[in-house]
Amino acid sequence: MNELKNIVEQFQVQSEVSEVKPLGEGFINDTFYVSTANGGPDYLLQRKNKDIFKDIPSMMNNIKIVTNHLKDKIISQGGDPDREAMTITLSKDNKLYYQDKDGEYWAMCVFIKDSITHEAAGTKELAYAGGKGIGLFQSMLADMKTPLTNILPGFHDIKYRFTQWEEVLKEDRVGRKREVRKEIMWIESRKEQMLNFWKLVENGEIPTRVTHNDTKINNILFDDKGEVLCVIDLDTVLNSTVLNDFGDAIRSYANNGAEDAIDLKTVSVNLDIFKGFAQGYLENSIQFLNEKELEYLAFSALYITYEQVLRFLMDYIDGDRYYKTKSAKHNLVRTHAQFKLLSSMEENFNQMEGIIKDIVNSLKK
Ligand code: GN1
Ligand code: MG
Repeated sequence: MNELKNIVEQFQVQSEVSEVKPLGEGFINDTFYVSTANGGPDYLLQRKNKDIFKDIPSMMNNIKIVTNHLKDKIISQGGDPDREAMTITLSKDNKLYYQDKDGEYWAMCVFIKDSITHEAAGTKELAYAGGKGIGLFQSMLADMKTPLTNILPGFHDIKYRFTQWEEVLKEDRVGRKREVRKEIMWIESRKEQMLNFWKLVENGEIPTRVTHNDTKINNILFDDKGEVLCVIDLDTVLNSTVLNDFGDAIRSYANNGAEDAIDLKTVSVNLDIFKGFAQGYLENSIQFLNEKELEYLAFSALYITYEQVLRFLMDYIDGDRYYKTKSAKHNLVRTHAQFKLLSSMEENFNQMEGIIKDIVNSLKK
């Protein structure tokens, strides 16, 4: 832990550090909670994953651009920029990160006091608040002019994912391919449907905007009354379709079970939660969404859940090199649980579309 304290020392921390301890369930970065004495703010310290994020300076610069824009907006709307947007803590040499002697990248931000994260939506009200949070986030960024660096080319681009998929299958690095024939069929049988959707993004009918791209429920802060405070984990802010944010949020909020549930009976789409999130989201975004975006909102949940089945399965076949895992078959367990969710969404697709149409009609009146 002394080593961690030394890292913290490299940043412009206002008060004396009392403790640094691991925090949270991130699959990619390592996160630590930094407690301080003397009444100053606490902080979050992160070791960013440099195998996944190949250009961390540009990633941090994207986060700076976005948080600055959000803070300006929040101030102009009479809000509290310290609670409604993340605040980056600079290193002692005024950089957005610190690189240690092993080449690891570290970044810090201020911990927002009395904020809470959730691993599941639980209630319709919380889902509504989450939807509002994502809608507001996108709408405040809708007029941002400063360009972002595309630090994760192809992140939610299914065409790119299929290129990776072909390579991973061809390589079959750890000989797991024959064990997952059925799962490979799940992917192959829906390929065309997903590529057809992606054509609308490629031809511009569905535009790209500044989006978060990792909107699962634990990437948003709530207060103790369940009101949304702000969106966190901004590593993946990119220009992409808003549908990726909506779909990824539904994948996480509206799942009755866990992302890695073993008992598949627990996994299904929760239409009440879906409705709550969609209501909160649309109330804050309908003013800038076009007709095609509205038309494909329900489908985006299937798209992103499918992509997640693909990503977990691909990582399993590839020998678990991307996601952190807690057991030997964790990525396969995740694949099955996400596929169960996808199947449930497919069964309930007409209802999901109906819910969106009703909300859109009531807001357009
Ligand atoms: C990762 O970093 P974290 O745990 O919030 C991943 C997302 C996946 C998610 C699955 C950069 O998110 O894309 O959807 O796990 N982030 C990256 O739970 O790959
Ligand atoms: Mg996260």
